[in-house]
Amino acid sequence: MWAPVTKVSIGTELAIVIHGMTATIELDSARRQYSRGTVIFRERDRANCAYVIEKGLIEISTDVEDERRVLATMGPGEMFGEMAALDGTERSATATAVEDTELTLIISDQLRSRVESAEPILKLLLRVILNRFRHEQSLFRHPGNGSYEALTLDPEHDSSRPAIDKIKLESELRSALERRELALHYQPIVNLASTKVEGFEALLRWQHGKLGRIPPQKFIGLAEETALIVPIGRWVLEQACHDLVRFQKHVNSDVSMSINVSARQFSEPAFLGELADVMRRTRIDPNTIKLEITESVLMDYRSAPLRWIEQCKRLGTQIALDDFGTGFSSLSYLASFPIDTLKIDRSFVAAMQKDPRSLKIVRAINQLAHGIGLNVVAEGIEEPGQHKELARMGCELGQGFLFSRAVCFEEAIELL
Ligand SMILES: [Ca+2]
Repeated sequence: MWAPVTKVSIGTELAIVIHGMTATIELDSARRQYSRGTVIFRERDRANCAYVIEKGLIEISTDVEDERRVLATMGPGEMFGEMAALDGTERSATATAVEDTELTLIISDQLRSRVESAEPILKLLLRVILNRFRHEQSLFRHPGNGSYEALTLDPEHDSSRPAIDKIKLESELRSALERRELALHYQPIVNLASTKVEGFEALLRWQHGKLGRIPPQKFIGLAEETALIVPIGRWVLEQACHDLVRFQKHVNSDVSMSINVSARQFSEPAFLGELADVMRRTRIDPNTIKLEITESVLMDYRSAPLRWIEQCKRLGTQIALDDFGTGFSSLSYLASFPIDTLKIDRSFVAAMQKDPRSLKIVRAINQLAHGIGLNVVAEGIEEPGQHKELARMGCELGQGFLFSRAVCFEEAIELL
């Protein structure tokens, strides 16, 4: 049966009058107007959009055994029709304008692209909530034997497993500090001419009670993504300084400690105070502490890097630019920031002997750094040939498996 359309008018908007009720569609925007009593969509319609209520009231209802039941009434600021719009299935209820109503239409593609780019765990959360809601709705309609079509959101591949694993690992990492599962290992930084150990880089290790050793690449990124790097970084700073005092007391008062500081720690207002505090308590010579930062720190406007570095220098610590050669490696950083040391990334050192271009790059970085008064540390030295070449070009410091992997405090003290 055809609905008696009594009037259609087209201008900047399309107005359709059915049974005396008007639906107006603005043609050049996503706004829609519905007069009181208009059905916006019906149960079982295929869906390609959701709606946000700008003005008015709408009612969501369903028919149960020929009886109309109202599921919800919604007002300005609320969204409806999102479930079917997300996975393109049928509407599970009918939406009707209770009074003259204005809606903004959000097409399915807009919704889906937002959902697809969301964190896997948020997708999972959304799926769980929407499916639970669908289940409730279906029980309401058919008490005792509700069935519903589960929302998939990401039918191509189920991304929830890695998301759950990650969140579990995050919870474990949260308690790792309290359970004393974190430890610092120390990799020697040696003088390439004499092979004498001049300092150590403090590297974080996690020995999980049940899972065993968790590789740093699995948890350091995670700690940086969450704010966990802040309390962990604070512990690292404290522990590294205490161990440095022990190294200096027992063996060599000149030995230095390189401590990695993430961009996130940098933007923490408390960091500088904590650094000053631990140095005061341990009575450490600040000049023997080298804070290793990456380019991301210099690029992060929130941390106000120049002021931050200047304050660290005022406290007397040294600053090393880590992993140079990866990322942008902008030379302007070297001109703009008062850095003391440049660490040449391991990838260049690894390629140096096979690839003449890498060798030339290492030589050029070395010369450039020396030209502006910086020390150079070569990372990832694994072969005697690399050591020899670096020493020949005047690179003063290096670290890598050739000398030693990162070892616990007791083993490190033996190396001095
Ligand atoms: Ca480092």
